[in-house]
Amino acid sequence: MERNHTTRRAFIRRSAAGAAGVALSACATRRGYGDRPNIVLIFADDLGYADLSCFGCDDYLTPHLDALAGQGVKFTDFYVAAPVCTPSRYALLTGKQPFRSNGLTTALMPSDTNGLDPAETTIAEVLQASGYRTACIGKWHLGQLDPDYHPFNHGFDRFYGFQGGLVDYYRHAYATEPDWWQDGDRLTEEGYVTDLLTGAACRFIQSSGDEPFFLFLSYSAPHYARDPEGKIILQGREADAGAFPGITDPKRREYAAMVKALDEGVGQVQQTLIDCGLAENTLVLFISDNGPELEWGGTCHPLRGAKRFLYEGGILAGADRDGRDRGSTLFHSRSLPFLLRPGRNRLRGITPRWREHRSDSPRGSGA
Ligand SMILES: [Ca+2]
Repeated sequence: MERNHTTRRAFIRRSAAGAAGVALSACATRRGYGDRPNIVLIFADDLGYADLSCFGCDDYLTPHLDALAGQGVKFTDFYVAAPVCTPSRYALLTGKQPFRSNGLTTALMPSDTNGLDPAETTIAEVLQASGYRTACIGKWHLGQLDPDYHPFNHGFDRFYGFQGGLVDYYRHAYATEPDWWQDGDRLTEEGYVTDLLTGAACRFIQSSGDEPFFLFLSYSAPHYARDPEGKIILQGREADAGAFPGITDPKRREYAAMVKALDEGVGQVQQTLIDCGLAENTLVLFISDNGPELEWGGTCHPLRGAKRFLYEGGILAGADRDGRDRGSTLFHSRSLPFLLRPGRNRLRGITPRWREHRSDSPRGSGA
């Protein structure tokens, strides 16, 4: 793969990103990416519609994500497929409506025994089969008790992170149950989860050889954690404890610190792509999996609803700061796998197997 050096500014201009959605195929075609671009798909967790400064947040700044949204492509009407984690992730990775998932229509709990059916085809499998290096770094939440549900069985060469729905940002556990993994092995290490995931993502990028890669960077931020007693807690970096003196609500202040780490992580990933000479042929995408927890620091003004609701606050992943351009474009998470369909946007060497799997209509006959 050709490695061109570029400036950070030029790279941002060429990146497709936003607090919302994706038009991979259009960007890949019109902006001159190669036939087999690297893909960095960054998924935030419970990040609200108005929790980036470029989307209306006015009590803290998110400069790295603002740069992507402002100078890349900002999708103002990107709807995810579900207002909670598991079905949204199912749709993102399979391109199918959650009701086709054989039970993954609500968020999985640690005791749940179901998960992503190995018979499903994910975007990672398609890319892996066409020669991409693939990694899932961060939150999985598509089944954790049966090895069949592991990312290894869904097209990922590497896995680093946690399999459940949340972990303590320092103890790496769901309440008292450790959930931190390197590939198939339990891992014990110290560090703040968002920073650890960023570091792993950067190392994966730095280890890139001549083959293209697909990196699913699935941050847990700014989803809450649970303390050893199971109580909900918000956890910014300890070093950022005094970073937002102007925010009086303690939950919102901690939430802002969590988003700060997320924003800085995205910036580090961008810089690593530039430093490695990979920026010119890498698509960077940023999406939130669902709306915010209003009780735990998130915001989605002026939308109605929030996480768990099918009002726009639960499923609209972003909008313009002043709202004037809402309605300009509608993208759905099903849009993501569509880059793989045959036609002028087809990526070289990637089979059209996806067609057998996708469902354009809720009344279609998808698998
Ligand atoms: Ca979520």
